[in-house]
Amino acid sequence: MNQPQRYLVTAALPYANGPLHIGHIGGAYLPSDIYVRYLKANQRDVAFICGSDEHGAAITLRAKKEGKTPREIVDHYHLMMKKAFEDFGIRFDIYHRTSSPEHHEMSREIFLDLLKKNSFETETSLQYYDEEAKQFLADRYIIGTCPNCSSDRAYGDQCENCGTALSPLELIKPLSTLSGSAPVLKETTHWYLPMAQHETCIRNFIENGTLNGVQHHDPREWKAHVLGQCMSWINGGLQSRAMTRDLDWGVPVPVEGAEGKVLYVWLDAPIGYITNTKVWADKNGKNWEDYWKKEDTRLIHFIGKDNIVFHCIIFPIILHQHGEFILPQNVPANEFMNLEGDKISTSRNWAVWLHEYLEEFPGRQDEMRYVLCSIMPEQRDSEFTWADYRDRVNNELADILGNFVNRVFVLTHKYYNGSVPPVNPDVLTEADRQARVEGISSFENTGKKIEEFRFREALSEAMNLARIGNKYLTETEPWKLIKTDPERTAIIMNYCLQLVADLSGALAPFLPFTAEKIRRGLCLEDIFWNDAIKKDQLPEGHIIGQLPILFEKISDETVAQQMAKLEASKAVTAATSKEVKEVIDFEFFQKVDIRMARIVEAEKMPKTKKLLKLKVDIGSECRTVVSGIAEHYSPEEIVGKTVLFLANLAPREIKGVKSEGMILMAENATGVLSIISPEKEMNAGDEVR
Ligand code: B3M
Ligand code: ZN
Repeated sequence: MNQPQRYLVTAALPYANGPLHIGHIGGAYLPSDIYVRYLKANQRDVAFICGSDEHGAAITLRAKKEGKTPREIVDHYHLMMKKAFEDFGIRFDIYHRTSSPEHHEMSREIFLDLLKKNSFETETSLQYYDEEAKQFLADRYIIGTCPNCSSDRAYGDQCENCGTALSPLELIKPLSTLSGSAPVLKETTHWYLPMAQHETCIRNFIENGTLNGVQHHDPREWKAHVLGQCMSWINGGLQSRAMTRDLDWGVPVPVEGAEGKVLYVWLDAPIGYITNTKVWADKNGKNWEDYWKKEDTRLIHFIGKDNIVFHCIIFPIILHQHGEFILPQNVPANEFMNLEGDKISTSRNWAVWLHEYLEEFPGRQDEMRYVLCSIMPEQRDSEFTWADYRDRVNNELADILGNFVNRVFVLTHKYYNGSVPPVNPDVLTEADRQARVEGISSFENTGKKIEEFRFREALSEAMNLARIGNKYLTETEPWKLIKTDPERTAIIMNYCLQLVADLSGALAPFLPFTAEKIRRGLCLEDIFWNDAIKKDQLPEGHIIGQLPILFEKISDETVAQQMAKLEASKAVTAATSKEVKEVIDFEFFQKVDIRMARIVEAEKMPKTKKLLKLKVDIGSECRTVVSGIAEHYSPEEIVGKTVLFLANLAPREIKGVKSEGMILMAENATGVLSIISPEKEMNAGDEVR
């Protein structure tokens, strides 16, 4: 294949329903950013496209949970993600959004075009409808009993207990999460993509890399797990998929009589790549069609593995049906990154959130970029731990990279007043030549590996420049040689300076902030990748400046703090998922006398920290009770409050006082107690049932 004229690089559009975490970054955004920075350092024409995915049930569900409108949700998270990306140094050419008018227009146009080409089939089927909420229910809005494992919390699309993919019709005893009522089946019409019709075409595309009988890409360049997942979909038989939904949030279906229907979010979201390219091109004097419609453009989608089928099968079918668009050259999807032995989960708050990292570790983007790239889940799932983060920062960034660069700056200032010393070719030794040759070869390999989407190896090649430099310094010991052999010392220091300059180039895609600090320190302008490889970047006599501290070590205390933070979120999750106690029958419950009571007197129990002695009016009489709430309420603030009271608890003696009954309190995961008061005016003695 010829060298492409331009690149179109996309990173999955994240749902605007929650903040970004390190799993997102290591999965799609860091690799794409490294790739694009490398391409740009090579003067290639690149458009790097991303934006928020703002439609679909993922958004409406979140809105419902937070008691907000979908618009409020996407506005909030769009800005939050955009800022976090920028602050972390993920440099998209555009970060737009799918709720924008431009996107609605682009989606409408493409849908209508496909409609004209008869790419869809309409089909009427029975779907669940909530008569109270007066709307059809998206799969995620229906819960019921799983036919596979009998969990009673299975969703209409999947049971999260056993992992089985479900359709809403398979659920036993389905319930609407909107109203809690049992939904009814009602007829509805949708537009389907008859995927089976495209099976041969898509099979050739994936298996052989051919399109319309012509070689399009080399499938051996695709990752094995990506091909594997695609082939298992294709071999499993491609099913028609509805491209529209009954929902009131999304791109309205632009057809008469389709009121209340929107485009399926997985139809409109990838079209977002096209919209966003157009918005970027219009603003920058470019033609978006060059990027989407010319065969000499290379389209690369960076995604996580849960998005493979959409990017390798469904969207390519859409693009191909449309007819004018190019198809992806590669989809280097990553697998998942776990965290401290567990799956990263937004709902369980088991994550390292990017915006929190940026706040808690200011100026330390490159430390996280380095660690995430080192453990990127390229071929299989991987795991982030804070101890590993500390070790990599301390032993690799500080001890190898920081140490080498710093030593070279210090020695250059000490021996040569910051001026790059000369190289006398007549006294070069084999060790000098070897250090130089190995350095250049690692620099070249860094680029090769990036082009092969092997980012872990690429980073390790770049770091080799520092390893080579450290070894060279240790073996030649210029601090001893300076007295006996100034000519060789000059060579060693010159070569080390060239290594530092090359390091700043090779590391720039991965650690852009650090690379910039080194280049500034060297007083070097940016130069292009290949030019840097071809020549010595620092001419003799060039004066270097000062180097700021590159990396500070991560303390054990920092690791402990982060672990404590994760543990705390586990405690909260434990509370929210607390198992219900064993079942009791109604007769049993009726024996329990819970009623409203008013606290009329309160005093601290002498010689105790936790206990208050209370007098409470329970309607029929006054009772004395001892309550363990002194650390949460003072006697003054509690007098006069109406509370829940368990009246027929057997009396107990506590610290010599007979306690007759119990005030009922709520307690959260961290042990905070709260009185439970009635929402309306109630009288002492009113029954609770
Ligand atoms: N928003 C899914 C995700 O965040 C989806 C990606 C869209 S890419 C067009 O996993
Ligand atoms: Zn199940």
